[in-house]
Amino acid sequence: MSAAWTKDKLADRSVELINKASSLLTESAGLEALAELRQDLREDCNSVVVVGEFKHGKSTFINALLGREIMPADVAPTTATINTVIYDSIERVEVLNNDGSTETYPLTAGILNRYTASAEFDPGTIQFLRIYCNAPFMNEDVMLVDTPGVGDLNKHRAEITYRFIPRADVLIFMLDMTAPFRRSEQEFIEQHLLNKGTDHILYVANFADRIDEEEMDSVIQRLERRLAAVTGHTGRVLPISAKEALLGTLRQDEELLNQSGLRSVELAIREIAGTSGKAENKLRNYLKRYGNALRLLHAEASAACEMTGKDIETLLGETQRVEAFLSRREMWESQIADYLSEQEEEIAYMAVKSFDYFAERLRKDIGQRIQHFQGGDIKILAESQLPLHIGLQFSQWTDQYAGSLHTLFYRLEQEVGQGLMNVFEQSVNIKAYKEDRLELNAEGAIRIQRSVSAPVKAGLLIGGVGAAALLVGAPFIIPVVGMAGLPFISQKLAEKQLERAKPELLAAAEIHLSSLFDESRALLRNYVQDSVNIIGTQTIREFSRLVEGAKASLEMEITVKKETAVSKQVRRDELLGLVDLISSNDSQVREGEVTNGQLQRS
Ligand SMILES: Nc1nc2c(ncn2[C@@H]2O[C@H](COP(=O)(O)OP(=O)(O)O)[C@@H](O)[C@H]2O)c(=O)[nH]1
Ligand SMILES: [Mg+2]
Repeated sequence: MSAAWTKDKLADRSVELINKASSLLTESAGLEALAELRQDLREDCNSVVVVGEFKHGKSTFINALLGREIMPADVAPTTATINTVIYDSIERVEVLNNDGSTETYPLTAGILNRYTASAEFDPGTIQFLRIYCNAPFMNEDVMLVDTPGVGDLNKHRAEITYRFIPRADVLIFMLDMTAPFRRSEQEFIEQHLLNKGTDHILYVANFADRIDEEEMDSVIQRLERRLAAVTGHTGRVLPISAKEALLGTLRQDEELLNQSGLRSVELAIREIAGTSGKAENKLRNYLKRYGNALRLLHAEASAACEMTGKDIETLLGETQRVEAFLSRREMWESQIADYLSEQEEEIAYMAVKSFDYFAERLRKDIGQRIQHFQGGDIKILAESQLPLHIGLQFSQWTDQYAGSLHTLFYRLEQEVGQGLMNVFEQSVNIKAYKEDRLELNAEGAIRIQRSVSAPVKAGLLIGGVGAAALLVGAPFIIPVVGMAGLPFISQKLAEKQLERAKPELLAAAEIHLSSLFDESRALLRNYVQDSVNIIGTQTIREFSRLVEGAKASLEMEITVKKETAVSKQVRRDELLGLVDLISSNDSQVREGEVTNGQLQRS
């Protein structure tokens, strides 16, 4: 019997549990975790990020994909925010402000025009817009991202654009086939795209309607040669007329759509998105979160069930103990903070040590590459081959090492959650977690049990739901700054004899690498610090939710008790049913295996 877990099934199960549990539990942390998971599942999709110079037809192209004129695209300079488009049956626009707040509006041209370059708003106050629309293209689990333009003078906005780039499953770089390839485009590609891998980049050349058909092949070939010179690899350039493509979708004119180039571009997008191979990991991560939410919910439901058997005095006593525990918040928060800063140091030490080992090997490798260089153009070696090699090595290292770091963070998070839980159960009589509970000796003091066996010890997670998921979603990336244009080769050097140029190049490479390594080390330390901070705040937040929830259920139970005896029995039966439902889901999750993007029962 195969019980494959899919995103849809996870979403359905979450909804089922939410519906069942919401009438029985109040302020439930498990329910909130499930609702967050449900939301993320709804929004989970391949992201297609469109970048390129201003006025190259990016917004028009996105409108063509959507088959509707949603993005403002005009002769006047337009897009002034980063606009993400996600499928949803209820159309709306969410403005995500910098302070974390969100405003929701109906999806109308008037609203979107408020956020164009000619309108009066401060781009510094906004992170990005999230546009929910029910255009058919979006049905296919795709999030489209429209960006203002490369070389954005607004620093804040440019930084947000750069944040979307590493998360892109497909990155479309929009060129203008009627204009020469610009310096700013070259810089953008070198500085922001190449060090993130190139397999997912699609170069699209717009304004095909402005070129004679006979010229098309040679124009595209010229662009491809230009790109090869810049990027060092052969990328395909697909021609398009975004304007005709838009007309084609609006009129549902299949011939025009084919002729415009849109169909070929859509096909290429699907090909890249389909091979990204991330689906399995994502699903595994969702399942992990689902499992955590189930354990929270299980704890809450069994606690509530247990309460149904107690009399009002006992319940009142426990309510007081929970309140007392909450009033000692400062104490346990500061103990957690101490522990975290110790751990942060330890993790940072390990990470830097591993980085140093990598750096040393890279340093030797680069030295050898220069020493053994047999001739040819040393300028090409210095300006393109070495930087590309360094960039590649860096991204390989970060890809590899990110996994180990996340495991450490995940464990740390478990320990913190577990420590808090232990103290809580010491002071309060609610037996939330019946299995795998660790013993605690000193009352009040947080003794954190090292979870020696790596992954999830069932039933003990508190913070696992929020922070770990967040971290896994935010890849650790070292932006290899200034990588592309290694500045150390001068014209003079290039003209020298090879053997005389080598020592100079070696010395220059040494200096360059040293500063690169220093910068990376600092970034790595910051990354560890940020991650540990997130773990601290998230875990405490989740934990507080759980304690507040316990208090709320106690109060609810007291209220129920004061009412009729019948409702008490019904409530107990319903809670028992809920506990069973959670348990059966939980065992299915544990037996789940991921294959081909689906979780199969082993
Ligand atoms: N002739 C022609 N005009 C286009 C094409 N694509 C976009 N445009 C026009 O170019 C202008 C800028 O387009 P827009 O999508 O706003 O560019 P963006 O700044 O890159 O988003 C608009 O006036 C579009 O109508 C195309 O393929 N052919
Ligand atoms: Mg635009």
